[in-house]
Amino acid sequence: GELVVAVAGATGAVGREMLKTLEGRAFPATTVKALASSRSAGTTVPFAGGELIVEEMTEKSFEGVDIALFSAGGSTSKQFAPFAVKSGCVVIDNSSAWRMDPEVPLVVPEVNPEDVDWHKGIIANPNCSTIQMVVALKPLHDVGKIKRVIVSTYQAVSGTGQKAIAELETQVRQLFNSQEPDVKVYPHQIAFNCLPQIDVFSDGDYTFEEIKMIKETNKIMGDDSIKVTATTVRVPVFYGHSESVNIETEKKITAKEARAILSQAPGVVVYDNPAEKIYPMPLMAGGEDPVFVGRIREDNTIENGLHLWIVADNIRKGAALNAVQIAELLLERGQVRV
Ligand code: A2P
Ligand code: 11C
Repeated sequence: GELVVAVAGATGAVGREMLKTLEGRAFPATTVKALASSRSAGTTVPFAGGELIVEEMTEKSFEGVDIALFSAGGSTSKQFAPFAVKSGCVVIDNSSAWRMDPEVPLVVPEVNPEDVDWHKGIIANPNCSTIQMVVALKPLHDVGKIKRVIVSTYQAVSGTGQKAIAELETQVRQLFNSQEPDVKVYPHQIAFNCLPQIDVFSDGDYTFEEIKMIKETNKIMGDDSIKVTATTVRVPVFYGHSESVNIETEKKITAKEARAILSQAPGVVVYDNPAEKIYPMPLMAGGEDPVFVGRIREDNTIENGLHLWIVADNIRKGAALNAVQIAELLLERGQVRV
């Protein structure tokens, strides 16, 4: 029958990738609608070799829509998702608006696919830095039970959206021309710099990005006993988040075992050969689907410790691909429509 899909925020960095991903995976939609703000209504976005005309998102946009992929910011989600649900549409929301709501499943298909079954109309797509980490941690948790995680991130500017991609490019250009760089999107210059602040500061001087990584990991893994701490850093990279992850497990997992476990894990590619200088990097992960893991080694400062270096395309697995995989799960498990 008919399957109507809407992409809300279709002109944005993630929205464009959602359209590309629907096309690339041959998602069986009969109609795809592109929605954005009134600013871009009437413009076009590329889809399936042609173009879609962007429509302004209104409360009525979701009549007859089966699945809506939202990536238009938290306040837009809060405002419009309830209208979408009212018209029977399932919302897969990429913002942080609904993630910690106990009524809303937070899903990474490789980790907790069964959680889509209890949705009440909204399913949340986790934060990009959380997604790539849990894809790699879940198979190790299943074998050795993770007690504690210490993560430091190196996050690309595309995580902030189209404006930040432009800002890094502009600053680099300005600096090469001995001009004062424009600093608008971030609190400091991002070109040739590292900013140990992503999002706003909150409880205990953790940033909101750090708090997301902590809370979302527990919710997705369905295990509040895992202790997580994080430092999140913005780096002058366009695409691909990197993470240094240190874990402590209850049961010993050797580096060799970890490599074997991760080699079998869904969504993971082990890229780890120090002798050949092979390890994941954002430049190679950009435009790719998998979560790449390398630098796998034992941390001998504790009994059962491991180091991992985890890299993924934050716009693909970190956002658009994960959302489309959730839509595929809805079809597989017969959970479309509210
Ligand atoms: P628009 O292009 O019309 O502003 P990014 O994360 O790359 O900045 O993209 C944000 C996306 O969210 C864009 O597609 C943007 O549309 C969309 N958006 C922002 N505010 C609204 C709104 N109030 N209603 C609908 N879409 C919105
Ligand atoms: C970043 N992780 O890289 C953020 C972007 O909660 O979905 C995604 C924010 C979110 O800036």
